[in-house]
Amino acid sequence: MDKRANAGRATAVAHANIALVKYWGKRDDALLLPEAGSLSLALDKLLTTTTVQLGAPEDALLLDGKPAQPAELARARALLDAAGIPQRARIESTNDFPTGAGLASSASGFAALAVAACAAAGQARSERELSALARLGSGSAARSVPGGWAVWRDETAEQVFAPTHLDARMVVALCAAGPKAVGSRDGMRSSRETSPYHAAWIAQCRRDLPEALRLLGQKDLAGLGALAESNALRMHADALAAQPPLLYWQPATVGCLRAVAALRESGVPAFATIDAGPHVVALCATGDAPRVEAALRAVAGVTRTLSCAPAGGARVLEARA
Ligand code: 2P0
Repeated sequence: MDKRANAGRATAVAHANIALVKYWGKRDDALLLPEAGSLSLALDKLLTTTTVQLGAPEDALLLDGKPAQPAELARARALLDAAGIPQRARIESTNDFPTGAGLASSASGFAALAVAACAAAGQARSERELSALARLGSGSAARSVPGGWAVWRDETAEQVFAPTHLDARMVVALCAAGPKAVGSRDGMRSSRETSPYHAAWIAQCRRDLPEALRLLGQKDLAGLGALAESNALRMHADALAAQPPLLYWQPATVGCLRAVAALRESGVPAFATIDAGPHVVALCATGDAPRVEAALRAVAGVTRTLSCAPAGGARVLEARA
């Protein structure tokens, strides 16, 4: 290996994504392959910036300036090994949103890492290859590589509609501070192994994905939103039925669900989704976003709201291989 190959450096950005048909169950725990396909939208304000410096004395991963947990570092190393990058790497990743709080920071983080690492190593890889590499860090990261409206079925995700396809916003309502108690990886494994509803949940996702794509193709925001809200509540029903039960919600989570229902009753089409955490994300038309954001901000316990527009995929900002 020559000296220049050792010293590559690159910076990439990626947006987190929020799923409308959720990924909650793996058919292969080592390869992070999903039991069912999922659909997501990348969001502009949930951005991760990652710099990879190859040729470091040892692997290091800094998340928002602090050393990451050993398990996170091991996931990053597994991704680099799969990419054929044996050099030690210093990885610095910064989020402009709360890390590890159920806002999909692992999705944008591993997508940005895959893209930055391959650029630093001077590798020209297709989007499909980069998506498959990102998946090895975190399943949902596969969807942040193509961005936009993305579908992940098996090894890779692809963009099925551009960010501009639908005139929509996703309003994020933060319902608690700090990281969640049970991470997605453990939570979805426990749901698969102990929830009596898990098989029904997976069967539901297999029906929901083609229907969601049909509604999205027709630009039927209300139809897609209603499907997404049901899909999210069914994911949480599966999690609640695990042993021990997984209750990700806080009082503000329920408050936001009620606020979104009240918006609909007052004639504003808004629809809620919730990941493996307390926060609520509302899908609505761009013109309705200010009203939706005001309604969510007024819910007791909501600490912050973010009105996000659809965003594109991961990209290299600068590279010196
Ligand atoms: C999703 N989530 O589709 C679902 C909905 C959380 C709830 O993908 O084990 O961090 O690294 O593959 O990707 C979060 O799970 O889990 C997630 P791993 P990941 O967005």
